[in-house]
Amino acid sequence: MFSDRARIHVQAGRGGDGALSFRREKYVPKGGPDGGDGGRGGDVLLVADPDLRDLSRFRRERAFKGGRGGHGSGSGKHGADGERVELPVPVGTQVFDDDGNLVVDLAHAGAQAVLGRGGSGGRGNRQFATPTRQTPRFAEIGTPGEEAEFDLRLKLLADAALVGLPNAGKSSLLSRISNAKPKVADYPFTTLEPVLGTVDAPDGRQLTVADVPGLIEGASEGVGLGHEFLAHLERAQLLVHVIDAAAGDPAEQFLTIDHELAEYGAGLETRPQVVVLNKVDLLRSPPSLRLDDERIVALFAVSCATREGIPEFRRALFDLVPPLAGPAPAESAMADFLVYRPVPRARPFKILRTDRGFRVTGRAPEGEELEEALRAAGAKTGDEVELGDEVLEFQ
Ligand SMILES: Nc1nc2c(ncn2[C@@H]2O[C@H](COP(=O)(O)OP(=O)(O)OP(=O)(O)O)[C@@H](O)[C@H]2O)c(=O)[nH]1
Ligand SMILES: [Mg+2]
Repeated sequence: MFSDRARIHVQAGRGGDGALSFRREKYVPKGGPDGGDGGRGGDVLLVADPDLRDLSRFRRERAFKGGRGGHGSGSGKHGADGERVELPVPVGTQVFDDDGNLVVDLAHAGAQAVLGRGGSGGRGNRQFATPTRQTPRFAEIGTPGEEAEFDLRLKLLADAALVGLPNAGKSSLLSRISNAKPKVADYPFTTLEPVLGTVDAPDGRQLTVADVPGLIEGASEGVGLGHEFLAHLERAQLLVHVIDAAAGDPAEQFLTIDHELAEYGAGLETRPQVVVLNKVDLLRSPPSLRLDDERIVALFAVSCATREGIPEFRRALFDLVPPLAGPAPAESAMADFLVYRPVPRARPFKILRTDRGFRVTGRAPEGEELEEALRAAGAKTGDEVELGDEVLEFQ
């Protein structure tokens, strides 16, 4: 089943701890500090993949963890960086944070978004040696990776989208002009999920056309299937309004759909529209649309059954999709490499590991928050915690 929404939990990897270690050499009772640094925690990121069509993989799995950074060790050995987790998503995926703010829009193939940044590795005691402190008896522990929930929402990116009442012949039209093979049947709501088709022109140009489930009166309030899918129309530059010309007054059918688009909002009601009067094979005289509307940029009479008018419509589509409405070339090239990164939230304090426990420096938090941070750092009951001038015992 097509899936255009998902909620995921992201936990980036924790940074590895720096090592507390001293060189051991023959005949030297105590060598210098040689504890290496911990590795960085693994990031969790999304990558826009042009081969994917929906977000259904997130139904099976919704929690993603970056790998933990390795701990540093003696002889100055650096811990390994944690494994980064790359999640492929379809192009057109938008990411919202817990407050509903759009954080990134993966509108181009290859665009990336780091949703959780891995923690940094702690410095080993070797790094803390100074001329006046030659045997630093502490090392830094790694910081936690970022953790958050995100809502993913897919909005199809199509040049044109077919809209209309159920049974109007939208899927039939798509199958006539594109490589797509949507299901066609003589009952409403045959199409239950959006289908994308590619239309090829002899000169090599390509257009993508989306067929979405039929809309009915009340769709914008959630009647039928329509509302879920109206969002997919938002990104289409051109709306192709398909009307069954044999099913009553075309103008009336047009207004029913137009009302739903206006109710939905998001600018759908101002989009240029092409009207396709379908099923003309069932009519004795040519159909007409008695409507004077400046948004209607073209009108076609076709039959998906006999293919009358189809080649003309198909050719005209290439002229009708606004060629300049997309991003300018320079901008789109940039967007291919667009990488979103959350602003790092620096911790205002540090936890160091000492040979008897831990030392907290900087603006240490109080109470539970401190306890939590220490526990995450590996503190156990009985460990000594140095806090400013105080020495406490971890409970
Ligand atoms: N006679 C005739 N029948 C057509 C024509 N176009 C489509 N049909 C028939 O109309 C019915 C509905 O066609 P679909 O393409 O499934 O319509 P749809 O708009 O995609 O319908 P939903 O997916 O339910 O919204 C089918 O039985 C088609 O065979 C046409 O030009 N002439
Ligand atoms: Mg259909």
